[in-house]
Amino acid sequence: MKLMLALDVMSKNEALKIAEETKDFVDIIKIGYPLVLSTGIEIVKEIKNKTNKEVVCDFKVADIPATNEKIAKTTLKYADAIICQGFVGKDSVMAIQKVAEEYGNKGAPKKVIMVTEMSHLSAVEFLQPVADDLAKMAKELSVDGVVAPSTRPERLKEIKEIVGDIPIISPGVGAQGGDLDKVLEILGDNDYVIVGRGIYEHNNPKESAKHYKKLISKN
Ligand code: O7M
Repeated sequence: MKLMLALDVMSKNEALKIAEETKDFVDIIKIGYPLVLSTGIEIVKEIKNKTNKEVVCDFKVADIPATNEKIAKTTLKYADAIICQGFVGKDSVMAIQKVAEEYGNKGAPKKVIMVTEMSHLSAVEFLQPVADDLAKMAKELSVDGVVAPSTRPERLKEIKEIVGDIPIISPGVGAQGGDLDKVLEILGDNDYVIVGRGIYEHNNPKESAKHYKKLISKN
């Protein structure tokens, strides 16, 4: 199982410092609006140069196909992967996959990761009722990864059963209170546990990343 660092800090210096300190224990780095809106998309290159890790842009893209295409083009010029929402439907996700394929053919492979059910409390209001269908769509579209919650292990298990061998990217352990032991019973070698605040807000991010890496590597 792999560790994805959610680097949701708001300053370039802090981001680069934490990325470098934790790089030996982190498999891949996810950044999103907090860091990119604070510093600019060029931060992707700087993190990659400092760490030699793949960088995923978590923009939870959720627009019409034509706009998704533009967002994907700008993002995948820099990032190795992009995260999108599935609830906007197949054509919107496929528009991003088309860009990923096109850019991947020209250079390094590009991945598209799709959100099913989210980890926060209110995800049960609107997302959970359609999450199994979203997982089925993710499988049908052969996306490169699916986001599912560590805060609800029973749902994580159900979504994993639907998507089969598509890697799961799972947020919710650490600050959101997800039970890592339960999550480790469900996820496999190709899946990712996302940890953000549990690492970057720790007084020693390197030690915390090492700790999480050790815990998830035992399985
Ligand atoms: O460990 P945390 O709670 O500090 O960070 C979790 C990260 O995962 C943070 O970047 C969130 O935006 C993200 N996330 C969720 O917490 N819940 C979700 O349902 C989905 C995501 C996510 O990464 O979606 C792609």
